[in-house]
Amino acid sequence: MGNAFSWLLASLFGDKEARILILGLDNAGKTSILYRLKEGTFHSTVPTIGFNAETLEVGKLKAQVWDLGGQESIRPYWRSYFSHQEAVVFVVDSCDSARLDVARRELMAVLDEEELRSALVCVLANKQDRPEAMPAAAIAEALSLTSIRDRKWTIISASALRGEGLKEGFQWIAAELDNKS
Ligand SMILES: Nc1nc2c(ncn2[C@@H]2O[C@H](COP(=O)(O)OP(=O)(O)O)[C@@H](O)[C@H]2O)c(=O)[nH]1
Ligand SMILES: [Mg+2]
Repeated sequence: MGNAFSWLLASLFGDKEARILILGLDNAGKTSILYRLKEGTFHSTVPTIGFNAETLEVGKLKAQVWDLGGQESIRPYWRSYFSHQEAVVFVVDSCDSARLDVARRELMAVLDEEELRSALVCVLANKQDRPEAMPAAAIAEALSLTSIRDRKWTIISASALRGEGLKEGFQWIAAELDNKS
């Protein structure tokens, strides 16, 4: 499965630079998604500034992964990574209805960042394999996605566990980047 995904990513983004931020609250499934996509380079590190940073590079696709939430103090650090990011993949735990409002606020704060003004937004409603998962439409509503009018966005049902929805998310990003160029 990992092989198939890295091949797909390489073929989608192969000859053009693409920089993508993968963000979401802790426990949303970001690291699991990276493991699904990985092959070749995947680094999970704890830099000296004291928070987890993960990167994935497949061909010219570079993805940076950050945990959001309750860490106002580190925001200035990851701001420096924001420039020239073409897309944000926002991962949500579809079973964590209690924190959807926190997720919404974090997402909106990220979208307010000047450097991310033109970044595409792909929300992955993760953990759809679980019976208590909220459907993507309900999550879209809880996150106020329809209020996003200054950029392209989408929401896709996903399961890092089953490897579902990830291909679709990255295909959407690649297609939108093609449209832009
Ligand atoms: N059932 C289910 N569990 C998942 C899925 N994705 C992640 N998890 C679990 O959710 C927990 C947090 O995942 P992790 O990738 O570490 O989240 P992160 O904090 O966003 O990096 C782990 O126990 C994962 O096994 C999924 O699609 N389905
Ligand atoms: Mg993680």
